[in-house]
Amino acid sequence: MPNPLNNPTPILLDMDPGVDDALAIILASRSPQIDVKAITVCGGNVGVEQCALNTIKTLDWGELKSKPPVAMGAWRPVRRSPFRAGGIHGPDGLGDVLDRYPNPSLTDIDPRPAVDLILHTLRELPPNSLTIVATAPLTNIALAISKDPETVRRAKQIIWMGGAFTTHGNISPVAEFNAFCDPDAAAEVLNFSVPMTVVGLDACLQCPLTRDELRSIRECGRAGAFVWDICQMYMDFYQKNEGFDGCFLHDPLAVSLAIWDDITADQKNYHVDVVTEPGVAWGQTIIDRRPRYPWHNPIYRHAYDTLKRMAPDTLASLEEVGVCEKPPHLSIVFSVDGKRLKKRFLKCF
Ligand SMILES: [Ca+2]
Repeated sequence: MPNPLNNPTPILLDMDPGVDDALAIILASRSPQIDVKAITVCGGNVGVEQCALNTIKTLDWGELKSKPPVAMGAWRPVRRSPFRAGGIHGPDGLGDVLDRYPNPSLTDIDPRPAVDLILHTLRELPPNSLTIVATAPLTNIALAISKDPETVRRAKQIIWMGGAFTTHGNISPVAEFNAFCDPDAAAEVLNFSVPMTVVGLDACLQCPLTRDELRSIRECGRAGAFVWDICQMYMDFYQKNEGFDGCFLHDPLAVSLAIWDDITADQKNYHVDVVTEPGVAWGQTIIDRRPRYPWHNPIYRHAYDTLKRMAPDTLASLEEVGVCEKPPHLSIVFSVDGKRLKKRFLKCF
């Protein structure tokens, strides 16, 4: 077995920083098992320029030794209007404290568009070696697929923080924020032929971090002080709205799945349908949990295969309305060891 510390996993982060994206950058960059090759950003929690600025500020104030190229991508979703989350992450996306952290500036951004940096990074590495960890709306990845699908197929895997499968949404009754912001991009990427792991709100809500626990890193150099500062408004939001004095490690969880195989406690394969039409279900991520239709049930599989052979048009119409489940090709993470993740995250400082 190769030593992961000698052969760190090459990763590209596609993000919309955002407080928990910033925590994910720090976890990835401080983990010796990971080699962050590039960071691309799109509009999401805040506008794309602010996301780019937040990324380079996190690389600097997080005292991260490696400085991967950071490129700006889509300012808006594929089809719908932009939707932001400044009320949760702060108007600047990092807790509204950035006037205390003056440098660096946007002049340090890579001049290439995010899509070109994604494709370049994939071409530079051998096929099946780059892991893309996406913690944002999937706009940049969808645009990369549209531009050059063959090159995107060189990815080893995509890990995405997005969706809500067995729990309620966080931006609407049924939709998770990243899926809601760009449901068309999510639908395209989730149907693309690259191995994909999806970690939704179901698992993220198992990763709480209390304000008291975070206080332990406050004195850990300027990185600890930076993280403490940017988290305050984010934690205030949870305290006011959910009565929990802390936050959840959504995006660090996605990064952790690329490092450790002992974080995931339960994952299963499903097909995911994303609701792309406006309405109350916009951005909902639907999996087929009906007990009588498990994909591994040989009777169901036999019926499916027969229909596919004898009446493909009928099958397609049944799949379209969800009567028949499509082949499950996405690995959905339902349960994780949040305490283990929290311990390892805090140990970064
Ligand atoms: Ca994010």
